[in-house]
Amino acid sequence: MKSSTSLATALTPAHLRFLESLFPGEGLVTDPTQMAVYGADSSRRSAMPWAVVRPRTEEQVVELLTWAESERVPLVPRARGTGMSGGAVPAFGGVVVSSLWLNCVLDIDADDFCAEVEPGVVTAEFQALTQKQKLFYPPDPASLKISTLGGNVATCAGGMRAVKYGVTRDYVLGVRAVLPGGRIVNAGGRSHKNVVGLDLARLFVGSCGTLGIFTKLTLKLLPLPEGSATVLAAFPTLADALSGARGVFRAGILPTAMEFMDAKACWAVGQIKDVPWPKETQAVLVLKVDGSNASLAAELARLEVALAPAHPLCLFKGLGAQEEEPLWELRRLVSPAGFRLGPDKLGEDVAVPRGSTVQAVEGFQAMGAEQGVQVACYGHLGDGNIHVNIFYDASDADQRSRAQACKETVFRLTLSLGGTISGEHGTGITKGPYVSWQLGEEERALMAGIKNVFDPSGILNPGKGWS
Ligand code: 2HG
Ligand code: ZN
Repeated sequence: MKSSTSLATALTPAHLRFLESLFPGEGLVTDPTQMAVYGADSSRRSAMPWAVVRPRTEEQVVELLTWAESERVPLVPRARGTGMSGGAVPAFGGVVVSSLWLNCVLDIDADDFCAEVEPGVVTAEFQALTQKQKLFYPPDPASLKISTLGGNVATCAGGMRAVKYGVTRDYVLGVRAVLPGGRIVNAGGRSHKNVVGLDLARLFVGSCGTLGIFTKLTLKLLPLPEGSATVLAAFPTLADALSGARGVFRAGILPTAMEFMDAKACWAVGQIKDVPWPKETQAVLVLKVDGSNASLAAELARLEVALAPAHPLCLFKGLGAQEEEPLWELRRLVSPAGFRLGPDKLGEDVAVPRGSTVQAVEGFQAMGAEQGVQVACYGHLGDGNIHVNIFYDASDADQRSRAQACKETVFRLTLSLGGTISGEHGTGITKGPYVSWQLGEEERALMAGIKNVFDPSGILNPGKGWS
């Protein structure tokens, strides 16, 4: 594989002339103020792109990748920048390729139970369209109102419904992508089952723009459940909350969502919103079930019975979207409310085997106390996927290094429990340096070899790999 030292280090006047002719009018952005927006994402990291291009057609993408390969110009694919780990930040230079104008829903098919979309379609807008046909696209990253399907596929976005319905990977049937040199790959298709050849479509899922640029995605759909119901319960200890969650599984209930918030997360939400739980609350569970309207009241009652042995301090029920929404709002507020604990955060998304969640969360809380930084734990308990948000003041060098030390001990404990340093946000730049803590030499060499087949010159999203 050619090393990244053979890549261009800046755009020449001839490069800019090429981009101007391929992307006329507003298709090319070179104004620094506008470009700055395309150089940042939700990791709060940023870097200035060399230029930003906004293709409208696959033909433009093919020409761009043909040119970039021959000129060795790095390209950084990007959607709406909701990623939490800097995957779309051009930290190692290059031209940002925005998918925002490749945003057509091409087909939603209630017989095939699949849809074909361009990558720039906003996830929630797509879900609303599928619902009109009583179809369901389950992946629901917290950012779904502003994130795109292409970004979700590039990061294998998770979300709250993963415990029952799986993650983005489970809904990708096909990927059409353009590779360096302008080669077009059509991987997978509209069949829900397909075992011919290696699963190239899913190889693109979570590849963080390092293998190709998507031009079309074929997504699997399900029949839309008739309705849903929610329970929010508060507990006197974290262990009680987690034993309540175990009780739900043991009762044979597979909830659509099983979320938790620890004491610090609950405190932070209480700073910006009236909360229904009592002061002594140490943890909250929020659970959703879905199904037929006729069965939901009974499902709520089953949940209440399953949680009872864990002695909830209080329990609130919501039947149907209108009653459920205020309960879910409390969970969604944790991420923004967390900043009441400190002006800066290291936001981690580790995942551990489900049976290790108590040990993991108690360990993370203890690590925060040891380092003297505020640690709030919350998230997708049903998957063992825990958001460990470490809050600190970045203007204080001592706090910065303590927060960093805390992050590293969180990773060490996670790995010692057989977990992963990223369950849903990807490694990007914030976790890139820790990949070798988790992946062995053999696995990294295989990944580097695969990358080399797709992108032999290393022009796609340099610095964001796993080798
Ligand atoms: C969530 O589950 C998101 O709310 C965001 O994944 C987590 O802000 C975070 O760290
Ligand atoms: Zn999450």
